[in-house]
Amino acid sequence: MKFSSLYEELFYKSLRIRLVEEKIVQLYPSDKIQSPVHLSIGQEAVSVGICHSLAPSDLLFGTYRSHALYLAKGGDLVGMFGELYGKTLGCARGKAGSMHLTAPEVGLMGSSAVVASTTPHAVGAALAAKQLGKNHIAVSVFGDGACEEGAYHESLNFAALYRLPVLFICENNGLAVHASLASRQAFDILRHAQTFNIPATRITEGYDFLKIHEVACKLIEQVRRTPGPEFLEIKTFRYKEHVGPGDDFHAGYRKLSDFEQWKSRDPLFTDQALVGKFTPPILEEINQAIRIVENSPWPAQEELLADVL
Ligand SMILES: Cc1ncc(C[n+]2csc(CCOP(=O)(O)OP(=O)(O)O)c2C)c(N)n1
Ligand SMILES: [Mg+2]
Repeated sequence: MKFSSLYEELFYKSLRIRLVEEKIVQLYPSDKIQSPVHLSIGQEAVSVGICHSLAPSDLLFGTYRSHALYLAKGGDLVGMFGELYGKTLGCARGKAGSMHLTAPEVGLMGSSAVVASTTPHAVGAALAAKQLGKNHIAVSVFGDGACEEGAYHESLNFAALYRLPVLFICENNGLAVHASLASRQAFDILRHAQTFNIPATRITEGYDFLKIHEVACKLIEQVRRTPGPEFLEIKTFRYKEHVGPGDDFHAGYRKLSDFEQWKSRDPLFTDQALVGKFTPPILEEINQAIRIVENSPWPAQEELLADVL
């Protein structure tokens, strides 16, 4: 695919993620997908802006809400659908499911259902890179809920103390399940990071992939050169329910008007000309991946414990 500008390229990558997840929404009631799904619809620009700024050798660690991160870092689409279906050609041979996507061949080293559990892994990878004199950096992407976990505080402290090449990215959608940030946190995420002497930047326009890319490029360059940690908080908006394919504005814990306002600034809604141009080739790719997965075998029974014990 040829693009006439960086805007077009990042738009395409964001739309591809959204259409993959909208396909998951369509498929979900059929029970073909064997895994709970935490959708990133509304939050795609965060993963796209960051991953487009990283070198292929940079190591990335995510959460259970990592379809977008996996695809933006270059994870294979068949490997992702295969994993959701529980098939052998899944990226973890169908054993891990949606919440534990990995693509080590392109630097996505892990994602996990346990909140904040991959942040210490990123710090460990950064320590190894520093000790081995490597030029790659580690990136930890986590939600606002992770900032309440002990492992998160330990990770920031350790990375700051040992001046490790790690970029912490808080994908702040203002929610942990149904609980708002204001009802959970007595501190400000950005100022809290700064108390560890970690330089911290905030982006409030989490739908703006160009802005996220521009800021991420600067911070990544800084981490690579110094080295030492940097912190980036990006405000974003989750369109779907916490887990599953549905909408949940009827549940009463957030306002439909906030969603409408966010949507009015989301390029994947506002730029319908590009949506029209890019949707057909993306849908062709998605449908082809699903055909391959649906015609592929289930794991054999003997495989049950392979790579587990
Ligand atoms: C250690 C731990 N505690 C609690 C949970 C239950 N839990 C699952 S998702 C979630 C909310 C996390 O919110 P956030 O980190 O903001 O991520 P988001 O879902 O908004 O992307 C919680 C508390 C868990 N999975 N792991
Ligand atoms: Mg959150």
